[in-house]
Amino acid sequence: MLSGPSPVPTTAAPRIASRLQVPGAGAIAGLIAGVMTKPDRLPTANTIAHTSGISAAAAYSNPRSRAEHDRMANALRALAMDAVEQAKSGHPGLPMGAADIATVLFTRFLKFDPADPAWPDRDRFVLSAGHGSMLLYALLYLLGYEGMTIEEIKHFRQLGSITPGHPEHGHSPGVETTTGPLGQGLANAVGMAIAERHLAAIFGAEVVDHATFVFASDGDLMEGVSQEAIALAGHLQLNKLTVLYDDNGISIDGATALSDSVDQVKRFESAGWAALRIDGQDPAAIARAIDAARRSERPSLIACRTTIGFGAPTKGGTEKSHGSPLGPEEIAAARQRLGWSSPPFEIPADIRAQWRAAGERNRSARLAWEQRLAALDPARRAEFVRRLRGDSAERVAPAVNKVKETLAQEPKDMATRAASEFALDALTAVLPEMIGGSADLTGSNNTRAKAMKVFKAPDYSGTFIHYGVREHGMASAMNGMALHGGVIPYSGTFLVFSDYCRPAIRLAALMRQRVIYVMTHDSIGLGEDGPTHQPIEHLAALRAIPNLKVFRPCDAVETAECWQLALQSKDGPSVLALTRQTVPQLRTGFDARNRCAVGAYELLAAEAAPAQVSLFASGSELSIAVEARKLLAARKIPARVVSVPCFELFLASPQAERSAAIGAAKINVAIEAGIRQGWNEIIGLAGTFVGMSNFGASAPYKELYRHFGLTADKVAEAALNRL
Ligand SMILES: Cc1ncc(C[n+]2csc(CCOP(=O)(O)OP(=O)(O)O)c2C)c(N)n1
Repeated sequence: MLSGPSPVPTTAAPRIASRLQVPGAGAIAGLIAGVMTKPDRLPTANTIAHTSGISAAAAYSNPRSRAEHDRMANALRALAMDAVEQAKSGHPGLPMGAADIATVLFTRFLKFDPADPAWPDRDRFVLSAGHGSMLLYALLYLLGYEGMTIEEIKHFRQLGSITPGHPEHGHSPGVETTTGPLGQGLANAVGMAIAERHLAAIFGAEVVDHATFVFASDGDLMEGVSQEAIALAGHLQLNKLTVLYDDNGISIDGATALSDSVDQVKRFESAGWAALRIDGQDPAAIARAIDAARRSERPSLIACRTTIGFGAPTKGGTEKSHGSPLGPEEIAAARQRLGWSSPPFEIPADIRAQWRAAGERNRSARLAWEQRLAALDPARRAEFVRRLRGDSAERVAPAVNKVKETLAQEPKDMATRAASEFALDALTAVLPEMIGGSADLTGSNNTRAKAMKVFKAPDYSGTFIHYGVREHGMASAMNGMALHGGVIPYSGTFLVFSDYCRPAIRLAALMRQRVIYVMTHDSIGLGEDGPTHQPIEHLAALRAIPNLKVFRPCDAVETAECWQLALQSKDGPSVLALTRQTVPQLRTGFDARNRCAVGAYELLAAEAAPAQVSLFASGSELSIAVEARKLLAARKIPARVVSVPCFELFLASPQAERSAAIGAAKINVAIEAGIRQGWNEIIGLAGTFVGMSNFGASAPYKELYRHFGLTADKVAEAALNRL
C-alpha cells in the first residue's frame, strides 16, 4: 500500500529531514558540488582547540575525574527524569541506569560529528531498546545536534516534535534506525556491521573504518530475532560490532528471573563472540571493556550490570522506574541523591560546555577523512560517492532494456523466479553494490547471480550472504545495511515465510528504506509441499503495509521491469512475489517502456470493441486470464486482459491512467491465487473474484489449480454467469 499524506509535520524535522535523506549529506553533497566542505562546517580555531590549549580529541579521549564524569552522566539522568515527567509518559529507568555507559562511549570512544550527522565514516550507535529514547535525545541535545534543542526535549512525545516516543530514523538527526520493537535494533546493527566490512574490503580502510555499537536491554536479548542476529554476527566474525547489554535484571513484569535464566555471556560466547561482564556504573570498567572490544577479533558483548532508574531512591532497581514518570517527590529525592541541584531542563554551563566539546572532538578526524576521500583516485572516489548516494537508475534502465531485448528476440517460458535470476545476472553486473542472499533457499529463490562471490570472513568483498535459516534476522539485517548506505540489500525466502520477516519489513517501510525481498513459491502453484508452504493471505497482508510495494510479475519481461522499479524505489522497500512453476512469456515484442510502472495496464485488448468483460490478474494467473479471453471470444464475448503487477503503483497513478486500466466493461473479473482482500479497489464490490478463500492442499500444482477452480473454464464460466 502507498501511504497517504506524510505523517505529522515536525517543527525542526523538515529542515533536518532533507539533510537526512541523502547519505553523507555533508561531505558527499559537498564533493558532488565540487567543494570539499561547506564553509559553515569548517572548524574554527575555537572549535578545534580548547581554552586549555590541547586538542579536543586529546582532551576527550583522556579519562576525566570521577566527579566530572558523574556530573556529565547526571545531566542525562536529569533530562530523562524531567522530560518523562513533563510528558506524563515515557521510560526514565533505562536512561538513568545507562547514563554512565553512554557518557563513556559518547565522550571517549564513539566517532561522530554533530555538524555532519550523515558523515559516512562515523561510528554507528543503535539504541536497540528504543523505549529508552530519552537517553538518545538527551545525548543528541547535549552533544549539539542541529535542531535537537531544549524545546524539543521539553516536547518529548508531543505531536510535531523531533523527540517521539521511540527513536525514528529520518525524523531526528543522529538517530541511526527506528527502534521500539525489541530485538530489531540489535539485528539492524548486524547489517550495519556487514555493510561496513564489505565497503572497507572494496574501498579500503582510509575511507571506511568505523565501528557499530548497540545498546540492548533484557527484552532485546529475549526476543527470538536476537538469536538469529547474534549467531550470524558470530559466524561472520564481525569484530567491529559491540553489544552493550544493559544487564539490569528488570523488565516490565518485574525481575527478569520471573521468565528468564539464560547466561547471556555463555550464550554469546557459544555463538563466537568475545564476552565479559562488568559493573555498568563504573566508568573505568566501561572504558576498559570498550577498549578491549575495539581490539577484539570477534564481535563483543559487554554485559554491563546496571541499576534501572539509578539514583531514584525508592523506584530505582525496580520495575517501577521502567515505564512511567517517577513523580515529583521521587524526582526531588533523586536530585538530592545525585547531587543535582539545577531546575528541570537546565544544565549548568560548565557541564553543557563539556558535552559540547565532546561533540566536537572528532571534527578534525572528519576533516582528515574528507582529505583522504579527496585524495582517492578520481574514478574510485566517484564510484564510492555513487554507491553512498544510492544512485542506480542510470545503470538499471539500460541493463533491463537489454534483458527485454533478449527476451523479445528469444521469448522464454520460465518460472518468474528463474526470470529473476536472469535479470539479476544483468543487474548485479552493473550494480556491484547489490548484496544478495537467501535464508537457506538459494537454489529455490534463485537469488545468487552467477558471478557472485560469497560474503564471508576474512575476505568481505563478496556480495552473496548465506543467511542460514534466519528469515527475521536476515530481513532486519537488510534494514541495517540499507540504513548504513553504500549497498543495496536484497534476499530471498518463500513468500509464505514473509510472516517471519514481517516486523522488519514493517520497519523498512516506516523508515522508507530500499530493501528488496525476493519471495518465491508465491501460491498454491508450488504444489506438493502443501498448505504449510502455500501463501494464501500473504499478498493481501503485505499490500496492507504502507510504503511497501508488492510486485507480482506475470512473466520474464515483467520480472525484469519489476526489478527495475524495485531498484528505483529509493524511498521504500519492495517485495517481488515470484513463481516456482513455469509461466509463458506473455509480453512478446520489444517495448522500451516499463509497462509495470503504472501498476496495471491492458495486456490484451478485446477482440472487438466494446469489451463486455475485463479480466484482471497478477503473476501466474495472467495466463489463465489470457486463455479465458479466448474461450469468451469463441462465444463472441469480447474480453480484455489487464495485468496488475503492483497494486500500490496502480493506486498511486493518475486518475486517467487508472480509469484506462479499469476500462468500462460491464463485467469485471479478477483472478489471483490468493484471497480477495484488496481486489475490490480494482473490480469493485460487484466484481467477481476467482481465487482462494481457504488454505491450499498438497498435490501436483496443475491438479491444485483444477481443484480450487483456478482455470480458464471457470473464469469464462464466472463471466458468462454474470452476462
Ligand atoms: C517486540 C516487543 N515486544 C514488547 C514490547 C513492549 N516492551 C517495551 S520495553 C519491554 C521490556 C522491558 O524490559 P527491558 O528490555 O529489560 O528494559 P528495561 O526494563 O531494562 O528498561 C517490553 C515488553 C516491545 N517494545 N517490543
